[in-house]
Amino acid sequence: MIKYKILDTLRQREGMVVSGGELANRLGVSRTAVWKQILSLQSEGYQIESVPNKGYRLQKSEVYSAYEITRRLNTQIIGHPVIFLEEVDSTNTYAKKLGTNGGENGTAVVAAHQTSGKGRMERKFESPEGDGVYLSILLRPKLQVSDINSITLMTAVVVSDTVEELCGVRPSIKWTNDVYLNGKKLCGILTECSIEGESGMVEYAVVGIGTNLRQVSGDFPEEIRDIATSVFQETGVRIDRADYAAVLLQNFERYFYTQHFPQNKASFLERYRNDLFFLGQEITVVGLNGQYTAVALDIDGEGRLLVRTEDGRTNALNSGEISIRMKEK
Ligand code: BT5
Repeated sequence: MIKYKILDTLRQREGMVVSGGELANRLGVSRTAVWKQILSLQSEGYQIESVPNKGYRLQKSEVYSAYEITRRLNTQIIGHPVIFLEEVDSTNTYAKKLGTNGGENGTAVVAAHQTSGKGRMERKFESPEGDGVYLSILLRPKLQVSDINSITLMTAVVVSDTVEELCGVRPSIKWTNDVYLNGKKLCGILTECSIEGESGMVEYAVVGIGTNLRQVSGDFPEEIRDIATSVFQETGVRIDRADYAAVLLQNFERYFYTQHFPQNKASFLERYRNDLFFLGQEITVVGLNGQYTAVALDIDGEGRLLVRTEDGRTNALNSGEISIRMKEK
């Protein structure tokens, strides 16, 4: 697209003036056509200054869009395509509709803002504009439904790798689907799927990942202020959202395709285990039929959490049925 060729040229000489005539000659279009494309780029958020009688100058601009994510991507499947929405109810809901309507394997749905971001069991995931990355990946894998839980575990490792790569600090994982920094929640993962009735095979899966990148405490609603945090709040590093989305998609592809999920289960579970932050500690297991105290021992080869109850039994917990609370000290 001519527009992005103009942008590339300006970017190569960021902060310098490039004449309209040069841009027009390079691309074989009129100066008026260049000017129209510049207006369009400005409306996308690029800070391009028009310098009278000289040309155009691009200043450093942080634009969050399908183009900005895609141009950073070096993947074969994941993120092809990226669908970018300024606002949506939930990227998972949107991706599930794509799943039902023939959407492509690997499609990433990214939103700047979700009005009804979802957590597990109808819980809400706060998704304010400007500070977080909310994205869902549509997959059409040849998997049994029993493998779905492992995709969530794998994704937690993907998130940890991504945060570490971009800010140098490795987060911890709270079994099963939460990523934490300094004891507060940074990211939640929600995997949903549609099952083919007869075979029990997955028809499609949607992996939703919501990460707080740059919020400060006052940006979170009162109810979660004490439990939620962001990369910026904990490390002082301000990550560009397009950088984060692209690295996340890239790391997802590495674990899911390059390393062949689910055959690589043992290796990512090893990383997952190393990142878990409450092994050996006393926790409260909250289930549908009440709650009990136990010690978290380990996770098994299926990613189930093994706990020892007060009467000495070992229970293997599946994610769907329970949640975990750290014991108050
Ligand atoms: C999750 O559920 O944490 C899964 C969140 C998945 C969100 C992504 S965003 C893209 C995609 N589209 C969606 O609609 N969803 C996915 P759960 O483990 O059930 O945790 C929910 C709980 O986390 C809430 O009850 C709050 O206590 C807390 N919470 C809500 N918003 C939060 C936030 N922004 N940061 C940290 N904690 C939050």
